[in-house]
Amino acid sequence: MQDHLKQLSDHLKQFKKRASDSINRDDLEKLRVEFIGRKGLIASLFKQIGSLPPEIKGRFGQELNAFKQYAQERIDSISRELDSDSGTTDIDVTLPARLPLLGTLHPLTLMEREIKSIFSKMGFTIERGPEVEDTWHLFDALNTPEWHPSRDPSDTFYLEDGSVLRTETSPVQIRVMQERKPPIRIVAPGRVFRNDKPDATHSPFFSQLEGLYVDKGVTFSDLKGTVLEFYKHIFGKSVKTRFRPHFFPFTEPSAEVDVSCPFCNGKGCRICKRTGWIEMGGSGMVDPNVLNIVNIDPEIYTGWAFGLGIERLALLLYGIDDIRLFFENDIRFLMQFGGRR
Ligand code: 2NM
Repeated sequence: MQDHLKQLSDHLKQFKKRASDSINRDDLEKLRVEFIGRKGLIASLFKQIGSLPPEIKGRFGQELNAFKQYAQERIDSISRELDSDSGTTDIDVTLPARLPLLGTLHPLTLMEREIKSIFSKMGFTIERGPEVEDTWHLFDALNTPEWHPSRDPSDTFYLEDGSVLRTETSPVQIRVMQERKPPIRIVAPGRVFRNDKPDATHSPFFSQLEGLYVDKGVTFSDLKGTVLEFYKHIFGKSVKTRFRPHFFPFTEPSAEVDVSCPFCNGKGCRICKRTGWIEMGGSGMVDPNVLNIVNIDPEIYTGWAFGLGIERLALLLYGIDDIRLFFENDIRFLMQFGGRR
């Protein structure tokens, strides 16, 4: 009587062995046909149930059902394994990989590097100095009188110990002139601080770059040529410059520098407010009083200096309409300068 059940368990063992030996589609298909196919072993065993002795029919039927279900699941699972091994799945392995998030340099860093690169090629070295200055380097040495508005605590940030956040990078020029003898040809980029209320065009901190050239026989026309050459590199060969008389304590004569509007070629547009000119910065011949203070003899040497705002240039070149975007660290803004998602 137990022979039938013994046979069944032998068939199961046989199936398990054959299943673990199935290493490809052909093996698996043969296995399927032989065991669970319409004319396979399990189907023929089902047909035999009717002729079995009644006392084992029930048990035999149960175990045969379990066998059939097991065989079906085992074959399905081997089939899935073969799928994932052979690459014939719904995953397209030829798609490009998802690359990692890649950041970029800050637009002000890009702008500063471009400016520095132009002046480097013209023979200027890059100099830096402290952001927290003393009033001598920031004002006295720069010929700025006691009554000058830039000394007013409502315009300038003073610290409790009497030191001051620099309002321009000119004190760097003073430090370099004290340390070295002419020829001096430097640019000083860096952050400066003024007590301005933030709006689209103002920030209480921003970046400047100032240039200085001191040697025997340095003239205002050297200044004009250098500044024009710089703006041609920035805006293109067709721009012109215009020097308008102005006053600065540390230069005499002094001038504001305008550049012909590169967006309309000086014809007048929204960006230059229909004037054809864009105000870019200040300049002048270093005042003899300043040269005396740093022990450079103004009877032997002359020099010129200029200053420009790095944000102002970046706003124009990158087409940005609000200076505050530079300081908000909004990744949607920053990623537009070379970042990649
Ligand atoms: C400017 C405009 C004009 C300037 C002057 C000096 C120094 F130290 F030589 F006196 N440094 N920078 C200067 C002159 C800066 O920025 C608008």
